[in-house]
Amino acid sequence: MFIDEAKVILKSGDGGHGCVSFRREKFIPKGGPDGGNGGKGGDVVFLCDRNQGDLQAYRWQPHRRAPNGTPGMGRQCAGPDGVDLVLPVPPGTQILEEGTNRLVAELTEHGERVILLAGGKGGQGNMNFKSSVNQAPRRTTPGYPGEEGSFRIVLKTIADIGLVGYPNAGKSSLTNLLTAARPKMAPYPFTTLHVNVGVIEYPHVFGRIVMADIPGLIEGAHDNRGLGHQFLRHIERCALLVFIIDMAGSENRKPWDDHRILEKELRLYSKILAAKPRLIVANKMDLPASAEMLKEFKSRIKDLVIPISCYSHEGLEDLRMQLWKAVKGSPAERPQPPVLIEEDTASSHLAKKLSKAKKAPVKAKKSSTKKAKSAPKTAVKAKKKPAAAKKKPIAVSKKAKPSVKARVSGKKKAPKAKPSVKKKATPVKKVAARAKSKKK
Ligand SMILES: Nc1nc2c(ncn2[C@@H]2O[C@H](COP(=O)(O)OP(=O)(O)OP(=O)(O)O)[C@@H](O)[C@H]2O)c(=O)[nH]1
Ligand SMILES: [Mg+2]
Repeated sequence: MFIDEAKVILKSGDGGHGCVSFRREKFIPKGGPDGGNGGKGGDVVFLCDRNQGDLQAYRWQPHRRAPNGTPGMGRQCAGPDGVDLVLPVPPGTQILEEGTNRLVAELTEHGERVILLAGGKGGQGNMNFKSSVNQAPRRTTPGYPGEEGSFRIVLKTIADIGLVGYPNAGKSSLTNLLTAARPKMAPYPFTTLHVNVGVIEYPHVFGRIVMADIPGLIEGAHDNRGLGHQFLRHIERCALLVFIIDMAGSENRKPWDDHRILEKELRLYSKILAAKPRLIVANKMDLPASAEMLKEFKSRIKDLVIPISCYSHEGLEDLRMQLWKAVKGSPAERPQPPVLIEEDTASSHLAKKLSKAKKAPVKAKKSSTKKAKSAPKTAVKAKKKPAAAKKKPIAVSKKAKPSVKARVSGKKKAPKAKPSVKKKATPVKKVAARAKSKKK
């Protein structure tokens, strides 16, 4: 069984405790403290290994734990570190945090190592605490605990080309012919139940292209019909999608309907797949009805269509070359990503209109403020006047019922103003009266 998703509960090793020990030897009665440090706990390490096919091992054994560090020992001996727990995974594995689904690590290159959970540090033995004032310390520190967590590991196959098509279209037959992979092929739907990866060799240019054959896709796969569309994650990283269309039109289906449904299912799965460049391969050209269908198909679909037959091997060499150009060729040779079809454009236009409508009042407000700022001074004055008029009654009401601030400020200011006038007036009157009395 091919397993491409698993939940794991991991824990790194705890650090070993520090040791309390004193040197005891013949003729050395008080040899001093010699308790060693504890060893470090083992790390949990993910290793990218191309020899791993899937994540089956983790499905059946999800609890993994790295060994603890050994406690310190006498004679200044440190405890050995815990051995790292190395978990091999195939290239293209993603490690996600359980619950939050946050991507923690991704392993794509063979030999890549990721320390997911670090082991706890070892504690210190009593030999570290000796000093001139404490020559026989009994103090140690405990080892630090290791880290733990639950994660979801997901495999997304790394391939250059992803084969997409209805069941029985001939995807596995093509993989068998072009690569050394040997996926099962049979005249019944859903023969392929998991992804098969093969390599197309190009000895004249010393090149290779990795191709992924996935299970067939049918209408309603997004609603879990057939095998659902979970396996589409394996072609998410492909540079090119190759649509294998059965040109003979089996089960009364028309090739153009198959093409339309495949496009729709890809769009419903993700935008990433909908935007990938693609090549259309018309298979089963050896069957009598195919030639007529191909004509009609070409008139309806403008993209490049490569006719082949896995039965008579017709067009296979041409396809090999086209695949090389499409994946490794110059940018001019590579197919362009698809232009959004009507539904998409219509929906995107609608979405744009809706977003504009939502933004419109905000913009109007902004523009009005801008206009007010940029308007001539007269306009500003005209606007200010009513504001001032409005302010007056507020000021009156404030006097009538002064706010806390007004009360504080009013009380302080009003008494100050009145006495200042009186103080100035009284001295003049007094001087005049004095002068009059002096004259008398
Ligand atoms: N006549 C004819 N038969 C073909 C051709 N290619 C494939 N077949 C047959 O079609 C049937 C289905 O082929 P597969 O390669 O298993 O199809 P598939 O797309 O992998 O199907 P699933 O794995 O079910 O998705 C087999 O019996 C093949 O022999 C072809 O070019 N001509
Ligand atoms: Mg197959």
